Amino acid sequence: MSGTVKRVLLAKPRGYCAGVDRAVEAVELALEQHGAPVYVRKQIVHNRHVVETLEARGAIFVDETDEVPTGALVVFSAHGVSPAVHAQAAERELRTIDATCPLVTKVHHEAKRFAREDYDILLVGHHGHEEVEGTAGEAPQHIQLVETADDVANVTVRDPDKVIWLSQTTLSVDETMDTVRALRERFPSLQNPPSDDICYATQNRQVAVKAMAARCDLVLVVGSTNSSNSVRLVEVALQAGAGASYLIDYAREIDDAWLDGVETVGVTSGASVPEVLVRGVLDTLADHGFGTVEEITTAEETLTFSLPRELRPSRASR
Ligand code: 0K2
Ligand code: SF4
Repeated sequence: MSGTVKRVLLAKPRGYCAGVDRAVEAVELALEQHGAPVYVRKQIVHNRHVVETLEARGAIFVDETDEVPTGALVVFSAHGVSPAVHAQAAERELRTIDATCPLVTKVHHEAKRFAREDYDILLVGHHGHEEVEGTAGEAPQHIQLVETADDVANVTVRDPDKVIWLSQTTLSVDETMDTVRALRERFPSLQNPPSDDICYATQNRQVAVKAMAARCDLVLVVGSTNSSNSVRLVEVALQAGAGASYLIDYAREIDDAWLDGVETVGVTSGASVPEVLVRGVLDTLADHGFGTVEEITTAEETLTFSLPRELRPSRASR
């Protein structure tokens, strides 16, 4: 293959968003301030490496609060929880730190507001995803889940003139718009959310991968299989013209056969993925002759969130 130039296009933005950064730091600080063990309800973010690293430091991940000893400290994950989970924790006298991303909390507020105003709320999202369970739990009587455009025919509402759609924060923008178009065909008065529910980080990572996908024979997305936003990046890369695309947790999962005849490899990572894992992938690619790396930047991100209030220094100690 003399004469071929092997290169990597590296998407930017990629990796940690502001909400993940805050949630992971919340568990780290809780461990520092309170000592191990610190319980965490569900995976703090959907990344295997993050979870295993925090476990090694003394975090204990549980599925539900009834697995947490009475009076112990529990952190709620970035994906948010329903009011019922807060109530269960209070009943067991658990001390809680709520690491729900403020952009997920925003969707919860929208759900509460439109339920109060007696709208039928069509929540676009994935069945069984923790974020959807948390948001739907704010107003179960008013919210119904719509997964795809194919579901739209089965939706029934009380008053077609009083319907709004909201969504999970980590969906494919294009696929969601297809679903909304189908909903609007059935319910022409359908209202949009007051502001985008698919968050800035999800959107930015999709825009970045789209910008390079058509030039890539292969796009590697670093992320875990249960990470909605990471899985979406593989789909978006393929739809935008990548020759192939795979989701990997670690560099060691790269199959040499994927690189046969490949000149350009795109690399990106989901919002829950630490940069060290991307570095590992770049090192492995360099070992295979892909030493030239060009960063493709489509946005600069500067957003940060303050820590959950339970971890902010109290006024007295400032
Ligand atoms: O993409 P997912 O919602 O599955 O979640 P993560 O992979 O943990 O990414 C961070 C998003 C958390 C909340 O929106
Ligand atoms: Fe928040 Fe978006 Fe990150 Fe989810 S992906 S934690 S909504 S910033």
